Amino acid sequence: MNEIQILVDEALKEIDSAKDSNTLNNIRVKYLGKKGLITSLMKKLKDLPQEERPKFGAMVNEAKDTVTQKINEKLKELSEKEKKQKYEKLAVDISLPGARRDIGHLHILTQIQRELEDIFISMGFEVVEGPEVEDTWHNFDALNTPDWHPARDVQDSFYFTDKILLRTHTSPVQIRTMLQRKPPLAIISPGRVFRRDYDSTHLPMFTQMEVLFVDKNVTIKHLKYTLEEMAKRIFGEGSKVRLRPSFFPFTEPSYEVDVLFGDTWLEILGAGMVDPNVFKNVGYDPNEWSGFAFGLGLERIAMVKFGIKDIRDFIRNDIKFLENY
Ligand code: FA5
Repeated sequence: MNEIQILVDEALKEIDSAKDSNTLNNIRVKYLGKKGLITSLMKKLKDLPQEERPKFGAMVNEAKDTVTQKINEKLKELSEKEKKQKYEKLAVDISLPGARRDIGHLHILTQIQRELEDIFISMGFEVVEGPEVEDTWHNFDALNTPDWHPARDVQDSFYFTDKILLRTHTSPVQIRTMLQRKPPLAIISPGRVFRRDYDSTHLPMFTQMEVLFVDKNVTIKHLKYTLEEMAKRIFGEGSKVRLRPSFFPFTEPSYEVDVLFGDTWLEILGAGMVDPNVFKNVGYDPNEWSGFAFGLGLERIAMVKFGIKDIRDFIRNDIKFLENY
């Protein structure tokens, strides 16, 4: 009888100190399972004298009940605690920042192109397009560019046949537009152009924007005003423009145009007054009509504006570079 009490006391102590329902279950098996310590006491019944059996049986049953009840109480307590812990783990911390998806943006060249388009549209220019695959007549001859000109050399251009090539500049769009329309006109034409160039300031495929203005009595003053206005809007109020005498077969006189950036002059475009021969080639009377034209390198504009040293960065698709702009 004493043994029963000791067993019950031990069981209760173990139940009390159980930390989780698993441990509790092990305790249940240990005492109340088929071969459990309390269950096994019943087997001793047959060894006892007849008259002690009922009392012993009752005591074992009572022990069973006591331990079972205690286990159930503890189980309730532990499973409530475990449920709470589980929910705490599952709980969403609404103060945490959400998973954010990276958002892309326009390529730096597209941005520059749109900025320039906005500037010229606001001055009354219209955007037109021309083909990237050109014929030599539109790309060279009509632009008064004779056979001997180095730009016509296969070393400098990409030819499909003798007469078909990837355009080397956007100037053929001048020709296509003037052939289709009557003056006066004010157009710009951005697009890809191609040359056999490749170094830190030259790409084989780059972007130009052609600007053409045709009207009566157009002078260099109009050209210079337009360039200064453009430079002011792209590079800022204090920017300065310099015209340097140069040569293009399709303009006379011709200029290279530099902008002052910091304390250095940087060339960004070629410009000039439309050559009378070009007007003749498209059926405009050069005595009646005059005009200016220029062709900007968009990569160069972006390089000046953002201080980019290597033109090849534009096409490397390096996210770190692209994210800066
Ligand atoms: C021309 O292409 C003339 N069509 C520009 C023009 C138009 C003059 C209308 C007069 C009237 P040029 O070859 O200099 O000119 O090129 C113009 C600009 O394109 C250069 O100032 C430069 O900014 C850019 N450029 C030229 N070659 C490359 C190249 N390989 N990579 C990147 N930019 C270039």
